[in-house]
Amino acid sequence: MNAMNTLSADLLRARIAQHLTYTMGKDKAHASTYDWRMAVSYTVRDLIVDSWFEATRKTYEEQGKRVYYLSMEFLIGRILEDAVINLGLHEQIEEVLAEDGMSLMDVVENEPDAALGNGGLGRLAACFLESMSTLGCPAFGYGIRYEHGLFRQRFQGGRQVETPEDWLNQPHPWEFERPEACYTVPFKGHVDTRDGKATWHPAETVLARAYDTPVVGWQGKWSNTLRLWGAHPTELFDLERFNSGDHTAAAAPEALARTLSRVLYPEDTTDSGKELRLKQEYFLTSAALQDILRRFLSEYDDLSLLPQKVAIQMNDTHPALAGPELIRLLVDVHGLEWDRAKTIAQGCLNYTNHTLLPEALEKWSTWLMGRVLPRHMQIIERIDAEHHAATDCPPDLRIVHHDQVHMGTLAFVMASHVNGVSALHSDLMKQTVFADLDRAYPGRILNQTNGVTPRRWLKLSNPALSQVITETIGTGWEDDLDRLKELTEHDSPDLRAALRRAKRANKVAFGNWVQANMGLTLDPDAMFDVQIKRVHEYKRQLLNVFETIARWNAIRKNPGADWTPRVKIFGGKAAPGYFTAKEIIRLINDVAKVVNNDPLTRHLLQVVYPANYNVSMAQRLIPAADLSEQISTAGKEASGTGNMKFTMNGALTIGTLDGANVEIREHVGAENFFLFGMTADEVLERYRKPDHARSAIMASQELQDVLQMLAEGRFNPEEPTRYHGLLDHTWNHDPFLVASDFSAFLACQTKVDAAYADTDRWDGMVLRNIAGSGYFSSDRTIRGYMEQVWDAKSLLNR
Ligand code: KOT
Repeated sequence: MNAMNTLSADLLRARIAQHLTYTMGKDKAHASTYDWRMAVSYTVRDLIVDSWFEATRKTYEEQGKRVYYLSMEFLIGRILEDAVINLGLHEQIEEVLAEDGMSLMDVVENEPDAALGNGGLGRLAACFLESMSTLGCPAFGYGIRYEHGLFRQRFQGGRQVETPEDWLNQPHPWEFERPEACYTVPFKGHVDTRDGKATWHPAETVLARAYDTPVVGWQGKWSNTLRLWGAHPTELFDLERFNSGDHTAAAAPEALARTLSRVLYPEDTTDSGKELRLKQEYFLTSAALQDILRRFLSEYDDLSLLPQKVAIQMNDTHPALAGPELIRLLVDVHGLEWDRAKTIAQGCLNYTNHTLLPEALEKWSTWLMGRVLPRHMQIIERIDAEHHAATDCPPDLRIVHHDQVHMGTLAFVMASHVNGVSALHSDLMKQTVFADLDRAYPGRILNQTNGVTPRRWLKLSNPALSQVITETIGTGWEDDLDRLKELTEHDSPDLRAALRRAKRANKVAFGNWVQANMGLTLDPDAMFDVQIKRVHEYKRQLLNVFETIARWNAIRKNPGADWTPRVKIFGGKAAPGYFTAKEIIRLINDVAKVVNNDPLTRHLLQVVYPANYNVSMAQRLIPAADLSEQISTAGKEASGTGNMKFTMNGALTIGTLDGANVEIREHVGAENFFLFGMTADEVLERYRKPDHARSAIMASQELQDVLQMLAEGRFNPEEPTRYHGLLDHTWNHDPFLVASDFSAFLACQTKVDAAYADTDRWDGMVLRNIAGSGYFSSDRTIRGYMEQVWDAKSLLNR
């Protein structure tokens, strides 16, 4: 029993009323949902602050190692609901609000998502923060306080249209501004070297100001800090210019500084190479490292101790300037010798790689790097020279070659540990992109398979299933997810029926939401077949929509056959500049329009694509899914984390042997997973065939029919040539082997239909998926990092 559970409804009632009156300045008669949300948020936040102070005090006392997670993205989602669940206050607050005719659900849904991330990488960082708090690992997350998070998506004539996201438009009740935690971040200018000592004379400076959000763990036993940096001008205002009437120029320094934390770059797994992005990466990294050193020096005076007291995780290469920046601070500011500084930096730093896609491996031109960060360019050159001398590596293994700085190599060379995010991905790192570096630095690469927090992704998002689990195996699974295995010992017709009822309730709830938001009526007994993720060619939404068209054709040919009714659900955004991904979105919407209006088939097949997929939509959708589509080209998806959330929520997976799918299949049992498609090795083999697409298309009548319909404009008669580009791409390039895996996918989907029709068999498979999902708790992942990467200890119960 946690302390919060004993909090009386009386106390909560009083505190909420207090905040409503004195913080919001409203009486109950005039309070809006927003006012209530703020009052409840402040009340809950107050309850976290004590454990937050306590955690800070304990960390200082124990002098333990601190973990710093540096990430350009934290895709947090809503904060209030998570805090309420972790503090165990759900029922009490619901009760208190009901007395005034308010619903906790409405209050919670009033909060905008904190969308400071694009997808998997940012959401992983958010799950990790929550798990580090749950485990009592003393940690800080460092990121940027973007004024505008990931863009909002609308569909206009089926096309994606982006509008700015505006979460800070309203006051944000979860953060504490820290005007005293403020650092100067320098840019540009030149470097003077005298007597071997370099002095950087920056031409521009920006202030990084800290905004702290407490992150509370399960049962409120520990809280860590997410510290986000906002950019502010070093000189506020040019008064002379203002007085002379040049108002725009007077505000220029302010405008310039603020652009740094203005918007999140919307590219996911693509590299944009823009100067502003490089500046953002340095802004985060420099502010974080100055803060880390300040905190360290407030407790210790010997910088050699740094690796014993500090572990820094670089979330992909975006903060990879941490290597040169730490060396710069140690040498230029604190006067250490180069060798000592470099050894200390390497002792602290670690690097997680999240993709092997060549277009996503960050590179910066030496020209840009030299101009924006002249001192760092010198430091990088020296690290590179020493790396070259020590390993005798060929030129393409150098950090700097072809006038580019290769951030992956830089991060690798400067890290103690480098990790991939699933077993397959880590193996592929060793075999492909990092093969030579692995030989040069043996043992440096290891694996830490991703995970997701079961508090948000099961307890909070799926109360119906959570209740069944608790009734079956008791409480305590929330922070010991392996206990889900016990479900198999209780397998019975009753348990299967209970799981089925919970799923159906979630499907009805999602159906109601679709009805209200899109005007479509869904059949809750149809199979809900879901693919939600960023739209990217390698994730192969195209394969899924081709299968949808083939299914429609097959049903129309034989409408009286024993079809398993399906609702095909898609969700996801495309990077604004990613043309092919946007075409795929438009195609799905065009297909939906035609298929959903076909009276012959609409009771058997519907296509739904709600706009603006985000964390909150995932929380509604995943609990309602029967089938999880994890169909990337083998070898391309580093891990996936959505795949884990679906499994935990009792959806079965149709998937390739890619990323963490491989491990999911092992944990739930091969017989409970719908596997199809080429393996990563077969994919490489297939690429060697120049006519791989054409020959696969010629081998499948169903695929030819699909492509023929697109050629004729069957889904877009108003502009029949709309998809000719996409068709040409498929026939002649097909870079992610959609055609080559098409027949296997179709055949596997037929097996899925048959399994769904056999209710008892399906329910048994569902049970085994939930029971086998315990491994995919991010608590397990964080324990792995603590033991094998950070050498950090939990401070809970000490
Ligand atoms: C984005 C830009 C550059 C480099 C990597 C990325 C990236 C990778 N963004 N998201 N990812 C995903 O990270 C997840 C968490 O590890 C993985 O599960 C997923 O497979 C990656 O695609």
